[in-house]
Amino acid sequence: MLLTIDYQILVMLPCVYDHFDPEDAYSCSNVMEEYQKKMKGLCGKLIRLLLGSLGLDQEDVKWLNRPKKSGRNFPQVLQLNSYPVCPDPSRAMGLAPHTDSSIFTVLNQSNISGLQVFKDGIGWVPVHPVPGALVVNVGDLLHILSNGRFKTAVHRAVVNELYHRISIAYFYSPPYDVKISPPMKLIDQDHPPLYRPVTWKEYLGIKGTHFNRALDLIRNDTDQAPYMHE
Ligand SMILES: O=C(O)CCC(=O)C(=O)O
Repeated sequence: MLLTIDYQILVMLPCVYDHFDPEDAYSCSNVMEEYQKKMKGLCGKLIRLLLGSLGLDQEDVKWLNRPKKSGRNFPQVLQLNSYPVCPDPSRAMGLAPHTDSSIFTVLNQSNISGLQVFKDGIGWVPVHPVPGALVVNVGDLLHILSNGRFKTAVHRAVVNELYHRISIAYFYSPPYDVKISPPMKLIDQDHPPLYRPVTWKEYLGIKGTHFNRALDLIRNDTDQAPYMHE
């Protein structure tokens, strides 16, 4: 089922609610709207903390100061994932390995394990839920913006044979039309920009076609990259 309510997208994969009453959609919509508002506030704080940890502030990332009323330019995506019980988890994948295209994603993974993150040299590591805690996954655009200081998280979701699992992902993203690139403070002779500037809109197109190769495709040849760019 796919419902689109303003800029919020609810995706239930697959829909296991065979007795779903359309009337429920209204109360569901209100809850989603409220959740989305809270997430927006949280992400506004988080991005400032993350930038602060890199020695940056909102003057270095101009789009953060854009007036809120720019509406559609500030896309918000809320995704609901549903993973039914699976009789043989070894033969099924909940969500295939991927990185998020967002700046970062705030994930509420309910109380059932299923999220796994890929660690170089180790392999897939479970991220067990901590009651009351949210998971923040670094996305591709933060990887680009931070010039690789924050690494995009390769992750996947697995299913299990006992419990139906639900997760809620809020993708925090920049306005569609803003070129994302590392601020000048993060660039010098020793740290040239690793990626060419890209808008989220453009990046989504590249990701749609090339999926997990998207970041590599916009990577600068660092031997030749000029270290100053607009
Ligand atoms: O369900 C999960 O734990 C992961 C969800 C996820 O990776 C996504 O929605 O992109």
